Amino acid sequence: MLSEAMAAALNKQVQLEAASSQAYLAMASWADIQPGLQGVTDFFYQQSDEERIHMLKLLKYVNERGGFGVVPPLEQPILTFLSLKRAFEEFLKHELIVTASINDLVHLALAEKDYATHNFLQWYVTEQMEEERLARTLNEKLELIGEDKSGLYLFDRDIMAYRGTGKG
Ligand code: OFO
Repeated sequence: MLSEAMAAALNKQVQLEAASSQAYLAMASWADIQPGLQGVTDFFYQQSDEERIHMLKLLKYVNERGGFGVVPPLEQPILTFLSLKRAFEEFLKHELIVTASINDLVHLALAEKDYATHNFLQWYVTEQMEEERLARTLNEKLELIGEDKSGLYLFDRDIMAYRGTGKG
């Protein structure tokens, strides 16, 4: 059985994962109307879907452990970006916030000696390591490319290949 504090903290994470899904959906929709960014568009649509799965997993876990998984309200995310680089900077910024939040949850699970939740959270710890690595890699690529059009063309063409394996 989850403590009240743990259930509340997990529900906060449900909200953050939902916000991630919304944020990446907005990035996908923005990319979709830019010329020639089909790869980036697909990437963010997929990221958005994955974040929804992360949210669901948490929600179900809260219910399984005797809490109540609360469906959060939707806030409108940032809708437009000055450049592709700015969108990917937001992506990294967001992932760093999520990592910090997962770390806080792990800390709470240990403090409460809730080893089941600690075990459950390990999937998120690994996931965040991968997401952060991906976001950093993509930002580094864009830094190198700068305004070079052929570089951006290749970035868009190859973006799925940077994802690597083991995506959740
Ligand atoms: Fe939910 O994995 Fe990133 O944010």
